[in-house]
Amino acid sequence: MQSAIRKQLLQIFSEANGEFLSGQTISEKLGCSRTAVWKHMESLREEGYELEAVRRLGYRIASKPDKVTANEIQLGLQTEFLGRTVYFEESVTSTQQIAARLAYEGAAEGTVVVAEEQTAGRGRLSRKWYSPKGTGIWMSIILRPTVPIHQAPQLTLLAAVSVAQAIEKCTNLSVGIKWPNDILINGKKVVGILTEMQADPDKINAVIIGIGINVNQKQEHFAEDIQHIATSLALEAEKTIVRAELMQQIFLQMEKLYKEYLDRGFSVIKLLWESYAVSIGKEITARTMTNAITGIAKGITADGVLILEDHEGIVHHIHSADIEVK
Ligand code: BT5
Repeated sequence: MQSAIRKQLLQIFSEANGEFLSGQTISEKLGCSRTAVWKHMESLREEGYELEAVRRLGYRIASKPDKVTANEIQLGLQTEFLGRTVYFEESVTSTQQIAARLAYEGAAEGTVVVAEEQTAGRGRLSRKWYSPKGTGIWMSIILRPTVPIHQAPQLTLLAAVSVAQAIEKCTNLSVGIKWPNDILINGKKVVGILTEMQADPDKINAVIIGIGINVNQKQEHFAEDIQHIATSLALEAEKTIVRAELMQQIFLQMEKLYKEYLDRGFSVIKLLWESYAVSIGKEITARTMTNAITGIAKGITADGVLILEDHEGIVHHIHSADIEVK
């Protein structure tokens, strides 16, 4: 209830477009007492909003926190279900861990867990994912797709396309996708995606899509071991990016594609994915747990599996690997 009123209060300020609002107007619009209004304003201040108060004129928001709180994400959000429930945390081990627990407990499709910082962010095969405080988007999205288990990897590709589209809309940068889950700008990694699944033998219960985006880091913020391979949107676009706006755009693009996917299958996503792919037609090396195959990347199958033709003309289907583009 408390947070519902806070949300309404932010809505009222947002509709006022920077004009001052009197305490009286606010309390009428919210349908609560002046004292209650004052208390809600205090809690906005605690969340990091700077509220300007001028005698006889009233109040307005002077500045918003650069945070990815539920309020910031949901104000102006245009989706039906994606991002409608947001769990925001200052610091977590990994948003994947929290989302997994919530999914087990029955969290609704479209629920998002997001944190300012992860202390044990992870990539595939338990690799480390650097998630420093306040600079990136570290989030996990819970979906409950009604598709056969073997199709789950398609959702990683769907997520990659949605994030690529959202970045292009918010920044005018052009991005590429390296199979299956890396988004690159000028050859450097800006996004990593990790998809995990909860399933019965014949049915998916939940897919948890973990998305890590380097947004506002400067070069010196990157740890030494990834300095040469990582970049951020701000570095590439040469401007600071509002993380909550990018998240809203990701949710919008992803919800559209996801609905299309459930209605009509993977074909449209496949075409979009291929339009972003940096490796198709090029020589690549695919390193799996047991071996490495070099050849030409031919494309992806209808299920999202990578097709690789080696130098002897043998065609390999790669389900999981790290790709090096020559
Ligand atoms: C990934 O794994 O790229 C998936 C990353 C998913 C992270 C999100 S954040 C929210 C959610 N919660 C989590 O705990 N995880 C998800 P992979 O393809 O295995 O790549 C991992 C490799 O990327 C590492 O071994 C590093 O070389 C590199 N790396 C680590 N942190 C990076 C960063 N911030 N930016 C660019 N590269 C990074």
